[in-house]
Amino acid sequence: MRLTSAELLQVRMPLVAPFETSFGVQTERDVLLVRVELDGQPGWGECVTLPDPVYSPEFNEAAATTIRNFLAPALAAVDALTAAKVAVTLERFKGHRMAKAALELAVLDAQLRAADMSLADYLGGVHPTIPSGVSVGIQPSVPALLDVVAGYLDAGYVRIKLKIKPGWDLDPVRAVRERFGDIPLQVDANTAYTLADARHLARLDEFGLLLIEQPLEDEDLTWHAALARQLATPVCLDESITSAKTAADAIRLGATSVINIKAGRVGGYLQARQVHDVSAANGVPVWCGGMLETGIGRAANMALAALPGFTLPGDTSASDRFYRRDIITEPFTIVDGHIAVPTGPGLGVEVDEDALASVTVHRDTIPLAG
Ligand code: SMG
Ligand code: MG
Repeated sequence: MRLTSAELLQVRMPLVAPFETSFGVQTERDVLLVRVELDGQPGWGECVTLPDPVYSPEFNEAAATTIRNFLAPALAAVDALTAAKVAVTLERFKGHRMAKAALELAVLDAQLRAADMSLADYLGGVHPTIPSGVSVGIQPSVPALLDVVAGYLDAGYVRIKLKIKPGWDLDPVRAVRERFGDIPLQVDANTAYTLADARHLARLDEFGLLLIEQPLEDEDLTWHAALARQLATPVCLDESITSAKTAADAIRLGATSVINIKAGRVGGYLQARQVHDVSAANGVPVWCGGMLETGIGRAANMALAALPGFTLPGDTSASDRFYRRDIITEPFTIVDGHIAVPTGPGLGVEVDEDALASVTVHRDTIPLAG
C-alpha cells in the first residue's frame, strides 16, 4: 500500500475540570490529529504533544510542521508502506517522537483495518479488559482533593495517582491515606524535584506508595539511581524513557524499577512494545501512561495495555475523566474498575466526522509529491 493522502486536524475540546500538574494547568485539550489514507483506506492517529513544550520538548505546532514538512513526504515515497517501515523510514529525522508516533498510528490503523485485524491482536494483547487507574491533578486544597478522590473511587477506579510538587506532597498523600486507607496509591512529580530533596521524598516511604513517578529531570538517570537507593518507594520513570534503549539503560543503572509506557514519548506503538519487552525480560513491571487522549489515542492505549507485561493499572481512564462527551469516537466507559479493549479492526473505534468537524479549529491536507 502507498500513502495516498495525509491530513492534519487541530481539535479543541474543553476538559471537565482544570488539570494541574507541577508544570501548569490545562483547561482544554488542543489536540493534533492525523488522518491518512493508504490506497484510499483511511486511518487515524493522535499526536500527544501539548500546546507548549512543558512536558517534553515537543509541542503541537512543531509536531504539525514536522509531519507536514518532513515525515509525511518521506512516508509517501515508500512503496508497500507498512507500519513496521515507518520508524526506520523516519529514523534520519532526529527526535520528534510524538509526531512520528502519531503518523505511525495512523498507518497502523489503516493497515489493520484493511487486514481486518485489531491493534490489540497485532501488538500481542492478551487481556480483554484492563484495570483502570486515574491521575488526579493538584487541587486548590486538601479537602477539595479528598472530594475528588472520593468521586473517582466511587466511579470504580482501582488505583489513584496524585500529582505532586514541592509544597503539595506529604500533606495530600497523608490525607488520602488517612481518609481512604490502603488503596493502591502512587504519585507523579513530573520532574519537580532535585536530588537535594532526597530526604524529603524519603518521608513519603511511610505511606506505602506503589511508586513515585519521575521525581527528577528527564536526563538525570544517574541521579534517579542515586535517589532510588535512598527511597523505599519504587522509582518509576516517565519523561526519561524515550526508547527501548533508554529503558534498558535506566533499568541497568537502577534508575527505575517500574516503567510508565507512553507510545508517543517513545516514538510509536511498535517501540512501546519493545519497551514492554525489554522491561519484561528484566522483570520490570510496566503500566500505560496517558496524555489526556481523545478516543483515538485512548483506543490505542487500551490495546497496548492489553500486553502481558502491563501488570499495574495505568492512566487508562474512561473518556469522561477528561471530556464531558468525547464526540470524536464512542466513549470508553469503566465497568467494575475495568475498561474493555476494542476488538474491531484497527483502533476498533469509529470517528464521527460530523461531530469531529464541530470541534475542529483547523484542517489541512499535506501536499504529497507524486
Ligand atoms: O491521560 O490520564 C491521562 C493523564 C495522565 O497524569 C497524566 N499524564 O506525566 O503522566 C504524566 C501526565 C502527562 C500529561 S500532563 C498534561
Ligand atoms: Mg508522568
